[in-house]
Amino acid sequence: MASKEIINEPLAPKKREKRKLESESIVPKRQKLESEAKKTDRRKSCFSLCPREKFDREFPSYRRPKEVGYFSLDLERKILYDKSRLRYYYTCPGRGGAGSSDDVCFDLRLGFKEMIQKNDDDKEYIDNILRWILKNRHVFALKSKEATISTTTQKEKNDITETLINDNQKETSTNSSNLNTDFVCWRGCLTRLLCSPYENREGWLLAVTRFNDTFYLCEFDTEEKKKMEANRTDFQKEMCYWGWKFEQYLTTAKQNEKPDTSSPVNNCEGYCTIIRTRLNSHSLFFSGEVDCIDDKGNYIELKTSREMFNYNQNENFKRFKLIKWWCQSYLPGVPTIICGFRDDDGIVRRLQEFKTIKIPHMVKEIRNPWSPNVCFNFLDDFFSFLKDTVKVNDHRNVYLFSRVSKSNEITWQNLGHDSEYQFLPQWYIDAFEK
Ligand code: 0WD
Ligand code: CA
Repeated sequence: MASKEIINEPLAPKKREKRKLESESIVPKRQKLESEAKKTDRRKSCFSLCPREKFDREFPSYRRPKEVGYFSLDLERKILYDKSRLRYYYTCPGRGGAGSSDDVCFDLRLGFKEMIQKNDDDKEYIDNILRWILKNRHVFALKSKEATISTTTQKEKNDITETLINDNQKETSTNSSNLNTDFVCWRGCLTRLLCSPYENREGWLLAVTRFNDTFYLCEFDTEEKKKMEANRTDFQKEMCYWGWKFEQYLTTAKQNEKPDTSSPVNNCEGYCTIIRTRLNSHSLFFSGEVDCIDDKGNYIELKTSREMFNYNQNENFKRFKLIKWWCQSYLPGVPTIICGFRDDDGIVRRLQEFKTIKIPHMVKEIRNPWSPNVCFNFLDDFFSFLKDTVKVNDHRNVYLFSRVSKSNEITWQNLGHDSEYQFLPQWYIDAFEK
């Protein structure tokens, strides 16, 4: 079925006028190109998530994620090319070294009214990742020898990417405008995709632009999500706060300090890691927010969840929460997740440590468990589908991929130039055209 017709809602986000590049003189040529592109596009089918068994193959090759950088965000959400907002995990002396404990008492409701809230109307797109790329172009250069190899086996490809140069090899790099990378996005976007074979309650919208043969991915809120956000009750807002407050009880700004739980909580500051890796033939470059680091230098992801009292609650936790947690932390190679189990009054009384690599084994106890193989093979196939579908190599062109809730089809349309989903900023493009 032609996918163009399936998307029946315009789902338009706020206009981003400053991103637009209206140049009247090229309009007729542009329209011709677009109509050609659409003709070609209509021949392509949509991507089906069913049957799930088609993704149930051996786990694909996913190269050990390599951290190639980091950045921080300050209270004004300004990017800083440092680790200043990286926080340290605090182990209370009484709790010993492990993350699990039955005798904590964190009141997550404290300070809700004082919270310094990030302005969610300021959409950040993938701008901070792009800023980091421009500052660190050398990370993407291949040594000239490797750049010339064209036909390779999977093993060789992995080895080649491994030789992408690092800081102390800068001088041997080629200064090409090509990033030698297939996909650039937020980690959250990859988590969303990985969970898609098992999650049909929430739809998603993904804008894709191919520029210099790199595919840039940016998620947009669906109309459904916007409605839900707008209708959130005060209590739902407070429950979101609980997650931020929990982080304050367990982390410190400096090592060997005690947590400061009396200052206002904010969700503006943050620390993000930058990761390079490869999924089969697809090279990936993504960034993800990291909650804190332990005294051995390992990242830790912090979560809260409602305390469970019966088998059904435990099964739901494994089926719906652990899949997200595993995907999110496995992608960048974060080894540990620490969960604070809370009651309905926002009191955490129990901490439990989860080792990311053990999660898939833990969930095998439930009937019809989710499978990491399905998640990763789906992502691998979907990336191949993107490469086959997104043919127009142009920074102004956006393809919109959409998964409507409860549907098992991923549909798409080529929006052409200057759509409201255009997300690559001009300053980024200009930097490559110099
Ligand atoms: O504007 C956009 N299009 C997006 C911006 C889309 C996705 C993310 N972002 C920004 C976030 O504001 C944040 O700075 O990217 C950063 C996080 O990226 P990510 O690591 O790829 O996001 P994800 O893995 O979905 O979430 C990691 C953490 C969350 O922790 P939990 O434990 O809830 O998974 O990032 C935070 C949150 O702490 N986070 C956000 N915080 C405020 N507003 C948001 C958000 N919209 N999204 C994630
Ligand atoms: Ca977290």
